[in-house]
Amino acid sequence: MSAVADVPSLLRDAVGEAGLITDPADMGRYLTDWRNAYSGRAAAVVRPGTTEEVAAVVRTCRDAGVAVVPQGGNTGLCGGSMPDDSGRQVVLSLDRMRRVRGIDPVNQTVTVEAGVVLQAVQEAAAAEGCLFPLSLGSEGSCTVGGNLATNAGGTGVLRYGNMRDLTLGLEVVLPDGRIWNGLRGLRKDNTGYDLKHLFIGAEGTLGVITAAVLKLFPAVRSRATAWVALPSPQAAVDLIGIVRALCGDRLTGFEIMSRQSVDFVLAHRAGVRDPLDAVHPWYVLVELGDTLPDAGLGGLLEAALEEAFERDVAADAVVASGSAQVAELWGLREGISEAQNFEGPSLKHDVTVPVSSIPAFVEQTDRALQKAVPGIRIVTYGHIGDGNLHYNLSKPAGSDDDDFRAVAEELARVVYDSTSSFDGSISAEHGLGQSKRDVIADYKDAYELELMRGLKQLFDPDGLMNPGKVLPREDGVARAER
Ligand code: FAD
Ligand code: 2HG
Ligand code: ZN
Repeated sequence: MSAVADVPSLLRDAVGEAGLITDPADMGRYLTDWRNAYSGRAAAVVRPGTTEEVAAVVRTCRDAGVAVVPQGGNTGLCGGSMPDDSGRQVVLSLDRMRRVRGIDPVNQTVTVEAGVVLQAVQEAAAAEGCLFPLSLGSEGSCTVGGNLATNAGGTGVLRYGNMRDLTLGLEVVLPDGRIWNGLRGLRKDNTGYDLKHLFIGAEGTLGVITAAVLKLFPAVRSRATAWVALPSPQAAVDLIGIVRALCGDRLTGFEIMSRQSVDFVLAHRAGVRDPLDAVHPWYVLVELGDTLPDAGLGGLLEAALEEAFERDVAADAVVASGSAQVAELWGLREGISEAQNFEGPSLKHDVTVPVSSIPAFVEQTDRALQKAVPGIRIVTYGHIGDGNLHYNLSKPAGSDDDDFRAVAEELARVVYDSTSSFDGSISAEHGLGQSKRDVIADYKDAYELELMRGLKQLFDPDGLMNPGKVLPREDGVARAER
């Protein structure tokens, strides 16, 4: 086994000078995340340009007993792409693997390398008159590899599903350095266990994803978007029912925001304004889409809103009148994550419960949170159409950051216990990474975790593929989310 100090020179043999970074200043952007919530140290950052080079890197690291941390766009919210602070791990960035290998409009598939930025996939699809529907606020920086490894969700799941649903085939470098070529573009393939699903959502703990075959859809040629003010989460759930019954599959987006969330965006984002005159406790952004250029979606949306007014479900609404207003409304929604960072520590909880349970869940959780920290600012928003809320918390106005951080674990317990009491999940779409790897032990079936450990042992017996992520520490010491 080589000493860690030798690893950079062995990696240079594997990827050449252009693929290796060892200078601490140049490694900086790979060693901290965009929020500065997580940081680490590394022996090197290695940037292979081909699948064969990824395999050579993984073999080199395995032979040297050095851990590998796969990294895409580094936009993850749970610290999954960060090395630890030992300085012994190697960050394997996919940022030189950015080729669209092929697009097949007839088969409705695109084959891309893992380092391709999500927006580039959307653009490649659009150039062929197709749609790749995964859509996230981070789409200008996150990568296909990261989307797969976290099974990313976002705003289109309601209509098109999450990354797992959008994937037909994968190419993966396993922890022993062998390449599994599962790049099949088949919609039917019942030839035994469907291995790709093990790597999707594994957050880089079972192997390095190097390429994927993704599903395409017909381009959406008409849209209608509305901003709707509501008295309660119950009204939001009722509104989904009304819109679904009338519009069916044309419903492509349904996002909820508390007034607190909108207030933060109005305070901290340039170029946005309140679309309505009065202040309301809740809002939803509703979007319809159709492949027909002139599908009459505006009229359909207005009919749905009329019914919502008649039934006292909606308090007020505005239907966007052009692309600038559509962008402004989406800016209010997409800006929440960033705006909250200006208000002190942002304690993130990415939870999901059955849509039917949302009203009771919010009432119970808000009550418990206000009891724990009177005056706490609750920034609830997200993909309510999927039952997924970002139950994010900011300190009471004017209070101390450290005092708030000190109760982070207690507050996470409040949110998670409430989620669990509604048979929900404490990670809907962001994953476990390092932030939730311990606390998951209290909310997931012990036998399920045992099976997960068995799979990890099978794929990665040396424990060198993104260690310290996803699976709970054996000593069970829990830490709160950041
Ligand atoms: P990284 O952050 O680099 O890595 C994430 C995890 O994947 C790590 O565990 C890493 O080790 C692993 N990984 C990365 N590449 C590979 C690979 N090639 N092979 C194996 N493992 C790999 N997420 C949502 O689901 N829905 C949202 O709506 C959403 N909105 C966001 C909005 C903003 C403003 C931001 C900053 C983030 C948002 N995210 C959202 C979270 C994040 O963007 C996603 O998790 C995204 O999929 C991560 O992609 P990435 O390339 O940045 O991955
Ligand atoms: C979103 O839906 C993202 O905006 C980010 O998933 C959520 O920052 C967050 O907590
Ligand atoms: Zn989200």
